[in-house]
Amino acid sequence: ALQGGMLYPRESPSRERKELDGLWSFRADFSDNRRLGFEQQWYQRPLRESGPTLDMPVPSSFNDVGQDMQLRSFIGWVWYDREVTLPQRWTQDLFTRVVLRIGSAHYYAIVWVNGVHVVEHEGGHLPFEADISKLVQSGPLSSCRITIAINNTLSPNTLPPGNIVYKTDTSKYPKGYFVQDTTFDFFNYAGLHRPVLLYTTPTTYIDDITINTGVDQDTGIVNYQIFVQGSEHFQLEVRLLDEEGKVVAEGTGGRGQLQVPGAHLWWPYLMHEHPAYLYSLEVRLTTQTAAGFLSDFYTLPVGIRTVAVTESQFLINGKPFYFHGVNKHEDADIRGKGFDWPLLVKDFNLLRWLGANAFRTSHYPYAEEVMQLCDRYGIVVIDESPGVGIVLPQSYSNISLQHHLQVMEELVRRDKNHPAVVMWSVANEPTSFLKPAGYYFKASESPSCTDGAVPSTLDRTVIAHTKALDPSRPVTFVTNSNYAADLGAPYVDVICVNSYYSWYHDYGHLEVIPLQLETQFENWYRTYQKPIIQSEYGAETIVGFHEDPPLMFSEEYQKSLLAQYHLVLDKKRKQYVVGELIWNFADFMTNQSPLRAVGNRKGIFTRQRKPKSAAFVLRERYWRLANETR
Ligand code: BDP
Repeated sequence: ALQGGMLYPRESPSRERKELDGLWSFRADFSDNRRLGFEQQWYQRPLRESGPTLDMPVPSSFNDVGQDMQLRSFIGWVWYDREVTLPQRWTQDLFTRVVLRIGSAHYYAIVWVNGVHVVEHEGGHLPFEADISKLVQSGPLSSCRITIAINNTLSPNTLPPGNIVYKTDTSKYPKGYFVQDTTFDFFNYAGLHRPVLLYTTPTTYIDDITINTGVDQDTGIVNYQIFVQGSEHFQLEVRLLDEEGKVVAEGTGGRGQLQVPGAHLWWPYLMHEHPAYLYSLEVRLTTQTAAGFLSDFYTLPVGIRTVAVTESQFLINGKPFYFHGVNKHEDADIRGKGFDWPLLVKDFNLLRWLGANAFRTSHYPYAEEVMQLCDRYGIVVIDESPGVGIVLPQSYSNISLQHHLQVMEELVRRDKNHPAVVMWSVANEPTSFLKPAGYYFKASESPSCTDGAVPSTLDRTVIAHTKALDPSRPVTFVTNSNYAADLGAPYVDVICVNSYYSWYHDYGHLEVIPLQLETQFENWYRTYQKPIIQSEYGAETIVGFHEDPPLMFSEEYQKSLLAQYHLVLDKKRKQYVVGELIWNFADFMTNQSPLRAVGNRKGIFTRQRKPKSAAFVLRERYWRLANETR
């Protein structure tokens, strides 16, 4: 189990933050074994003293900012460093705790401060931290040097998995030649993808908060649990404020229930005139130290809502919800997977223009800033783990499983308090028909779980573990297996199916879609009696290609394919289909292959977020669906 919480660093009267975004020194280790940096201990001195360095923007992927093909496709260790000047009150006050937080480093990261190893982390899409107080408070220095080494290599046991393939035929490849193979369809961008920052808390501090909300008639219920580190003796006070700043409920202690009569519920946007209502949970911690009283303050946005699943419906606040939205990627020109504020706001404006009420974080957790905006805008999220491309039998090994369990812990810990998150997706298109998949995904193994007891770690497999971590949300994975052969589907709460009729099969034959899609839905529903989401469908479309009659890759083909799907969706959504998510929101970069013309072109927007014709078709449809269900 994980140690401690991962609250988003927010400023408060007791907490400061210092962003470390901007230019860092950067060096890719091109030595044969990629270990020169470790042999020469590049973390001991400023990186620029090790040899030639580049200026590297943070946050950004390193791949596309330069003109060097070797760097674009680099595999191995890259090194980042920079100096930071700290305010005196951070380095002199021994009741101040200084934390270094890295929003995301893809894939494996090792961090040093002033040459001292402080933390390592595996996994490119979730934050990690190190308490560096001792290091910055131990001498007269008012500055420190942060060094981060990052390795982007993917193996059968990483998430997502990959494989390093050595090419040994010396008549074709130079000695020692290798490539990185992957089994997923997006470019393996790497680097410091999200904000890096320092923040402070008092030495006794609010470490984590878990809230769970409910509704009883018109009373909103907020169950809270607060975890404190640094002292056993403290007092906690909590207040819940509405959007006007009025206190609507108060409590004390580390655990309790707040009741809000006449509560404003958090509704998805388009479902209510005042959607996305957020209360503020103000937590105040007080403790006594040798220096007197010390307080820590943290304010958490709280949306009061419920989520439930029946045999044929997905309910939010007891009302049937139909997902009409998109699958996204964190992907754009130049920055790759680097977080970018203008891009974030543009994408949300496009989602609203479309009338999309939901998206799936295909195929990995997105930046926390994205999740916060979903809470505020009322966009519903299916929160997906980086479990994409679990295809090879080796990727079902025990090492893989243990890592997947840990990733689910980190994901739930980070995102558990977001009202926008209504379901966890543990994987995308695994080979769930393979024998080991049944055990890997399983909902629960031991008989001890039948009475609701939490299974022991040994018994836990991915879905059981996720449900134990968060009993309040449904769990799914996204499948493209045959309904009769899928060994994971019995354990999900909602069936999410991807299909590409008239694209990867029956090329050009749009007329087969209605029959094939209808059969798909009927087979799944008859077998499992669970609500179904069409979690992907789409067609590769090069913007500006026009053909009538429609031909593959033209804008007209994408539009017509969508229309065929919509015929069936309109029939089935009155029964048990509870959502449709187009593949994809925007064109995105992939590995090079003869199947991809500079990336995947199934976007309804280009990579630069310009609409293709299909975007207007979806816009009309989504607004119509919204008006019908309002
Ligand atoms: C699906 C995958 C997605 C791909 C898409 C495609 O889930 O990652 O990009 O197909 O082929 O199978 O466009």
